[in-house]
Amino acid sequence: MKRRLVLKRLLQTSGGLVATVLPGCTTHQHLQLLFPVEPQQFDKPLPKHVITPLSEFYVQSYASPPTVDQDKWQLKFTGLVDTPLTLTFEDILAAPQEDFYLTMECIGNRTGGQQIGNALWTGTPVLPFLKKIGIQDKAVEFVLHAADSYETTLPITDLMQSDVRLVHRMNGESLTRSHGFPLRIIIPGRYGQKQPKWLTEIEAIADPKQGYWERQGWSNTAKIDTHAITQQVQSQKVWNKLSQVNLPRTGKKGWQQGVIIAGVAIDQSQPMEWIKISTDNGKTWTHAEINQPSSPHEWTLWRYRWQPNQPGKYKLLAQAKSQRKEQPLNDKNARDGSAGVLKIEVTLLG
Ligand SMILES: Nc1nc2c(c(=O)[nH]1)N[C@H]1C(S)=C(S)[C@@H](COP(=O)(O)O)O[C@H]1N2
Ligand SMILES: [Mo]
Repeated sequence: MKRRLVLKRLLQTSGGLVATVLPGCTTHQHLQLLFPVEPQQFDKPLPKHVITPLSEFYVQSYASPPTVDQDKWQLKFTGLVDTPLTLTFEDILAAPQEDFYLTMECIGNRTGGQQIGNALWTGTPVLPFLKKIGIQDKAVEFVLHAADSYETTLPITDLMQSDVRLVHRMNGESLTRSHGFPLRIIIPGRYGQKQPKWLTEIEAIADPKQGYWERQGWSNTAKIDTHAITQQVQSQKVWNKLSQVNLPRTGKKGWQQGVIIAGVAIDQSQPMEWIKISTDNGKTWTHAEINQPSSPHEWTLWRYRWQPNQPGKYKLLAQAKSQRKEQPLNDKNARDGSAGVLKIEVTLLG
């Protein structure tokens, strides 16, 4: 209750999604590390997938989550279509099912913020249904409507892709109420605002329209920009607002035996070419080790073992290059996405 009031107030004063609008219920201790810190573990290859447990997966909803009865739920295809169609949840389950890894991030996520997560989703492609109903030539966009009255729009061709899916499972479980039970749509390559939860209607329209967040100035294309995010320095998660990390010299997590820096990187459509790390505020750079995710829509994992030899203050930066674009170092966290470069201040204690 209280959190919603705070959230509402923040939304009112800022007029949109802001970095300070965070779930607030997750704390450092509950968050899993991407990688173990023990040096023995570091010789093992990078994992192919790290998924975010449901207990840690961010929730971003503009209102309180609606309660939807799966047995009564329907998905309607309406507007400029030749044959309107209504699907039940049984119809969804009767269609071919696909599992896929995909990273979801909020466009308002501050670099280093926790409004990003990777999950294994299950659902059925929407394309066969769209082909079946026949989209009329006059139609330019689809409006995606949801049970909480949220709406967002996409050009016709962007929805008519084979990897756009009607999704009902997340990490092998039915969607939770807060993540959109019983069904949401996922459009790969876009920030979270283009992935309506509690989906109820897909409407073809003749004139372009903007959705809820888009009307408030957030990008209408909402394509994920190339960016790297440092998530872990030694055994510490870098969620903290000031991005400051203090490390002792000795002990299991001490800096003397090496410091593990690890994170993720993502782009709207292309694989990563490299991730570079600087520990001296951008003067010199070294390549981090990266993994090969299942698709460009799943985050690329990277890690780097830094061997400092002096105590003091250091500034850590991570930069990504996808096959599409090099992340600019001066990028800001703006209303077209969270591609800013995070500077982490690391203090190595003497
Ligand atoms: N119906 C509905 N869908 C929605 C939203 C919403 O408020 N209502 N928020 C969107 C935003 S801004 C984001 S970032 C993602 C977050 O998905 P999650 O809460 O499952 O992490 O859902 C999107 N889908
Ligand atoms: Mo979002």
